[in-house]
Amino acid sequence: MISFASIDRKVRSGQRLDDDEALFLFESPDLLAVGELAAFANERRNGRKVFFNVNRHINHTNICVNRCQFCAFSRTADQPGAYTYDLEEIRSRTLQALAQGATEIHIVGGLHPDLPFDFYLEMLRTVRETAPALHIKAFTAVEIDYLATLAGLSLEGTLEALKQAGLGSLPGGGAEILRQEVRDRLCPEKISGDRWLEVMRAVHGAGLKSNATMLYGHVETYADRIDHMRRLRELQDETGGFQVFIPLAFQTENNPLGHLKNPLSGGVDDLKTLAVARLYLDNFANIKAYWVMLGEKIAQTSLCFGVNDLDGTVVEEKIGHDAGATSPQTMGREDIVSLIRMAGRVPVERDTLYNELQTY
Ligand code: V47
Ligand code: SF4
Repeated sequence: MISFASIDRKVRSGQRLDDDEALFLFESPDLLAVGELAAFANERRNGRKVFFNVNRHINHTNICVNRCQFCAFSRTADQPGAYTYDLEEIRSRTLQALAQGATEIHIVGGLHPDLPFDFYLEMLRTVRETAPALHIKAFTAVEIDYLATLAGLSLEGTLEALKQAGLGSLPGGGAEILRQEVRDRLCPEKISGDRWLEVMRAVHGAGLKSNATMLYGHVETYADRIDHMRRLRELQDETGGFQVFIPLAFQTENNPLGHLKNPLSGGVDDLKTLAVARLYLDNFANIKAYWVMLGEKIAQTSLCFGVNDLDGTVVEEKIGHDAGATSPQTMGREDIVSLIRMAGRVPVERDTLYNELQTY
């Protein structure tokens, strides 16, 4: 019989939770008990430190051949608001990032029907030549799969070419909910969950680290979320290549799925999802609260619920804001530091690969 006491004993003695136990936690009405246990697991691993980084997002194009049902960002080339940056625009955003003291550029975009593989190599080289010290975290597993087709290369060959041009690591997007039945409703044109994992296995095999996300709060069930996390935990056992898990709270504006907002959604569910992730994903060092989707208040509160990473300064965010996110476009270093301090934690600026740069 599963009880909170039996789960508590397992966590405190370092044993792995199974799927039924994760479901018990999701269904528990006692948010504070789940959060306290997640905070314990986090502090055992990470102490009172909370990471953030100084970064800048660049979304090089919103033109995309896919029409994921939750996406308010993608356009066809002839739709109003469609754009593609040229290399000069990439360069000027890179220079802005440097001026802001960034250590990372985060580049993701749509699956553009016409840009050649060389454009992506040139984009990476442009950033590297403009700012050799900046780490380039770029392209979701979905984009890597698409680029491999464009390039006519294997995944390994594609990753090697991107690495040579300056790619440093991968963000965690495109995972959505890995279970195919949910994907069929969310994003039928997107690569399968199995393919997403296969690309990530190749990424880790190529010596690159990556992140992993989960888009929640739409049509999925708790069981779907647990299935998603189980597959990530299994791949992490195999490769150790994931740096952080990032649940992404679904934003409901300007997309066809908005009216299907999950009745579970809300602050309690946000905090519980982060806490269960901390407890279930025992082989992930870091759990990130992405403040852009959560809002600063829930993101800050989550630091008492097992979270140890707040992402970064971001600067120009389109994917969440096009879908109605009400958070600001950026948070300054001082704002993030003060938000972490007010939660009784120690702010630590990190680089993309989680090396500690400065403690505040
Ligand atoms: O893959 C799209 C999601 C992702 C919506 O790795 C939406 O450090 C909520 O992956 N509501 C891209 N989410 C963003 C992403 C990310 C962000 C920050 C940090 C990192 C990291 C990765 O955004 C997409 C998709 O899952 N998304 N539409 C929406 N309406
Ligand atoms: Fe395209 Fe990505 Fe939006 Fe899907 S989520 S439509 S792949 S930009």
